[in-house]
Amino acid sequence: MSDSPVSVAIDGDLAIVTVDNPPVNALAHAVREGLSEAVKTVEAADVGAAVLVCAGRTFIAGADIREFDMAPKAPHLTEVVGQIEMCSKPWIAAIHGTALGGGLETALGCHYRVAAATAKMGLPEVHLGILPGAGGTQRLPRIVGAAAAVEMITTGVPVSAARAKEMGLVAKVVEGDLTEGAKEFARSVIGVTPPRIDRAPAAPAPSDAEWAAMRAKVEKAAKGQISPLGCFDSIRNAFRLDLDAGLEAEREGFMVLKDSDQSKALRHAFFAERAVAKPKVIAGAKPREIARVAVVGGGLMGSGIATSLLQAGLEVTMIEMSADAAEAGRARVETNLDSAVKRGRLSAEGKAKLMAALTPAADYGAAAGADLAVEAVFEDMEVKRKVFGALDEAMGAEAILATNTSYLNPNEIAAGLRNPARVVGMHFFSPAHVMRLVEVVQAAETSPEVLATAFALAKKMRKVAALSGVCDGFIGNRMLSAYRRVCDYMMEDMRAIEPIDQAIRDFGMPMGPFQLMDLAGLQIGWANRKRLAPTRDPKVRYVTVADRLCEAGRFGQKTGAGWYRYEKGARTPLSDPFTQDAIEKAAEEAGREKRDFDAETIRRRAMAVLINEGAQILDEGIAARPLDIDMVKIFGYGFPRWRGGPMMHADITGVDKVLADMEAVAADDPGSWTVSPLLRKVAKSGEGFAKLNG
Ligand code: 3H9
Repeated sequence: MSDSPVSVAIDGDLAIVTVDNPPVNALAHAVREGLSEAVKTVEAADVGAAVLVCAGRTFIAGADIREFDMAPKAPHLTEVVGQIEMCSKPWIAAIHGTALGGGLETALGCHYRVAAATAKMGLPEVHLGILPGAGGTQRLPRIVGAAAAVEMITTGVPVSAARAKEMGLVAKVVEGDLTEGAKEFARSVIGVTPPRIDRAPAAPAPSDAEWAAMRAKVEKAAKGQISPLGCFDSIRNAFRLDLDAGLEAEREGFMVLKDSDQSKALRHAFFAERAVAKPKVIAGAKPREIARVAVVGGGLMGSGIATSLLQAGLEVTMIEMSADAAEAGRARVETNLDSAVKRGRLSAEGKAKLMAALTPAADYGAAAGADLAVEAVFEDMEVKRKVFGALDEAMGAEAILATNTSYLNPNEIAAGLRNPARVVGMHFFSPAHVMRLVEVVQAAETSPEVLATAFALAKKMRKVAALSGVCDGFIGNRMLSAYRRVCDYMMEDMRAIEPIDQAIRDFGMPMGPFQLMDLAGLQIGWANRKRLAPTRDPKVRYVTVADRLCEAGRFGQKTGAGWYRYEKGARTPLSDPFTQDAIEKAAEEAGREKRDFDAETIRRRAMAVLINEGAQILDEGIAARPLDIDMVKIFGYGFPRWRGGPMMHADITGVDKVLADMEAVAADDPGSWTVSPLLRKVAKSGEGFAKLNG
């Protein structure tokens, strides 16, 4: 028996070509080889048509991304697709699950496509920093036209079977058994000359003005990522070049993008997004079933968490201090769900069902019988301890108790409770029904089973969970504090905030640090600084500007002024002489000489500090792997995915260069920074942080 992942079975007048390469039938070398052989078998066999089907949960999900770092090995996918297309007998792709990337390109080489009603089809290569390199940018526009191809390829968003039928991408949507439906279709085209895609340039071509408008839209959405424009330019070639020349140009474009730093970073993000959900400590631990959750606190955070839990299909009891407060929490959840209905993501009926699964309550007794409780109350140790004490009494000794604290020590929160092994941190990000990150915080006694349950719950909520140990701010906010501190130093030295915000935005972050503080509100930071004031190291430079703003009641956008000022109801940051004055005064009192940093230096210094703190966090075991840090920053803080996260960014930049920048930062303010020994070690090794991902 052959051990090829591709087999051919003769079924009367049809050849059934089956790809079986778990888990997602990726087009590894053996699959390409098997398909190439299959074309020869079909040609030689006494059959009238071939049906291409896939075993398992999905049609071919694309090229094998793990092979991208290896030397390309023939047969290349473009050749295999060409062989299928040139076969003298019609090929019918029978699509179930997802036909993605090279998988859809293979299907485009087939002469007909039929799909299960639940199937999806897409060319998501753009998210890996590449373009479809096996004919996708040349064949798809010839079938669906310029606008639809630009939309599908530059956004990477797959289309449903029904939409694919409308676009002419599939010939038939099969409601019942897909293989049977595909076979029936295949028998109906036996003897028909296989229809091949037109070799001439695609037509009709959009006008120059239409191309320009499409390009501008793609460029705006790309936010610094290069692959969307690479995809766009390749699609445009389809309307200028004949198929063979277009395919050649596409291949060249693919190779250039594949070798780019951005593609490297995006591929890292793809695998890291999956690996982050599998930290070593939960290997082998069985998550518990969670059906009912008590959420304590119905404010912005609590109602966001409750919304997300309801959307994951759980029953939620929301506990507040009074019936009125509980009702206000319920109303916030309803507003969140209404907005999902408005966006077409939820039906009115669906909303009613979710609301029926929510029970507002004003006493802790209502938590009895819940499998897990999440507290999202005021960030104060005494308050949190009281809540946990009440939950401890109301709930079974096994029920999991999760704290959503963003800074406080979960060990202190857990102290004195029955069974502290069931206490875990689940740090959500605001707004919790939108933001994907959850830091799962392992307290001193948290059991692996409880951690595994928190990870499983996060997955059910479609969130990205990352494991963090206990420290002030956990992974994300601790790194944010260090980054803000260096931005504060530069701000005081430069006597300006705008160039810093601009430089950081140009790096690809959605917002600069000062803009972000205005959006999030300055109160929490202020409360934290006051909390930490008694233990503050006097050798560490302290910038007083934020305190001056808070003392003047400037807490950010919500109060109409913070670092910037805002016109009533508007979100556009406007520069404000008050802030300028506060900076000048602070700098003068601190005796700082005025300095200038160019945009490049601002970025490098900010990144060096972020990476240095990341290295420190790794060294202390707060994060187990660099990839955990990368995922925290991408999913919780808007770090550009195409830069791979800070630790990957360090590898791409060169860890030695990052170290040199960090040393320069540290030298400017002696006593204020510790250059991480791990950063030095990794820089010296020349192997990069990726090596530590295991
Ligand atoms: C391409 O096709 C280029 C061509 O245009 C040109 C070539 C010349 N390769 O996501 P899951 C692994 S680029 C290798 O958890 P799900 C994944 O890492 C490709 N491995 O399952 C995971 O491994 P592990 C364009 C892959 O059911 C396991 O499979 N295609 C690949 O939630 C299960 O994956 C894409 O970008 C791959 N292509 O989702 C599609 N795909 O168990 C990428 C997955 O060790 N894939 N793995 O963690 C997906 O979007 C999802 O995997 C899919 C299934 C929706 C298919």
